[in-house]
Amino acid sequence: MKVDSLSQECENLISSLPSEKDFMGKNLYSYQGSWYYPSTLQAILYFQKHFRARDSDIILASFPKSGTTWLKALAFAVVHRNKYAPNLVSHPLLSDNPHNLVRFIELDLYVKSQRPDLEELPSPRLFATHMPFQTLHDSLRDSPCKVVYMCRNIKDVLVSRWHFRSNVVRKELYSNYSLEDMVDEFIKGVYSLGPFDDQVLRYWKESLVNSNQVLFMRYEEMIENPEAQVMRLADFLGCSFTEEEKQSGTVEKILELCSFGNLSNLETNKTGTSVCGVAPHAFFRRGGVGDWKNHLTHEMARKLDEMVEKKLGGSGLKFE
Ligand code: PAP
Repeated sequence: MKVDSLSQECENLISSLPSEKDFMGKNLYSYQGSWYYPSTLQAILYFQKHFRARDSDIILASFPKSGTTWLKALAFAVVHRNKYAPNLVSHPLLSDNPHNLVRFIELDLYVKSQRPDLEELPSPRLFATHMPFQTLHDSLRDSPCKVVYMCRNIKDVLVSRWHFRSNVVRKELYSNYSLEDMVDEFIKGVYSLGPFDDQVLRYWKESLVNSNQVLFMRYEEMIENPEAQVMRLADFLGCSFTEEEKQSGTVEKILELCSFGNLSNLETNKTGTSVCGVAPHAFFRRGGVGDWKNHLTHEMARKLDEMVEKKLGGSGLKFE
């Protein structure tokens, strides 16, 4: 059952939160350091109230357009490789979209129901989120379950988000909205699921102080050395590849299965319907590093670099 209206608790909370309008004039509310539309906020409140973490749970976190789909596919293939060998002709990733196999907490599960039935799911359960660490962490109630964060350079994130919104999901709404407007929105920090810099910095810091619970991955490192990164992921998740698996090419097979070329050409990802309400092909555009150079003007890039330097400078976290 879909949750259509806001609970009284959510209405009360909203009336006390700082609010701003997005470029369409829709209200965004600031909750625990991030901006949300009311329906997402409602889903988060239900999650915070009802979710019961298992110690074996795995939560994939990211800022949108940072490589979420890829991480979902990889984590699913790695964790379930004993049940589904990567070269299995009936592998679930060949017939279903990664977003259906690893579902978003606040954009899918708790939007559809205030208490989705998660108890029946076998362990380890895999979930995904775009929530910041503080919002997620409070709801885990000290469970030592694992969190994997995928980060990507902000300029590629922005260009990817721009294409996703203006060409796919919100085409009509974005006709009067330019890429430059989106750059300015990023710099201001007020947009749905923003701000990016606070989120990245917090997960990064957590990965340093709590390295058993939080793994910080980078899209660019995945592109550069995918074998090493997927082995790092498996080690962190407590399911390291054995010598025999390494010798027999299991790592390479998983990478091939989850590659952009393979996933984007599957019928299910070209034409299928996605559980979180977006056509699956929208999650596969081009992939890779540095497409921002083809879209951002020198001035836009400069403004974003300046913002990153201002927000992250001195923290030790660097892009590129
Ligand atoms: P989400 O956060 O909204 O779920 P996410 O998967 O992070 O989306 O973003 C899609 C980006 O990942 C796209 O980047 P682009 O616009 O720069 O091309 C998409 O092409 C890229 N992507 C999707 N699947 C893969 C993959 N298997 N390998 C590499 N990149 C991928």
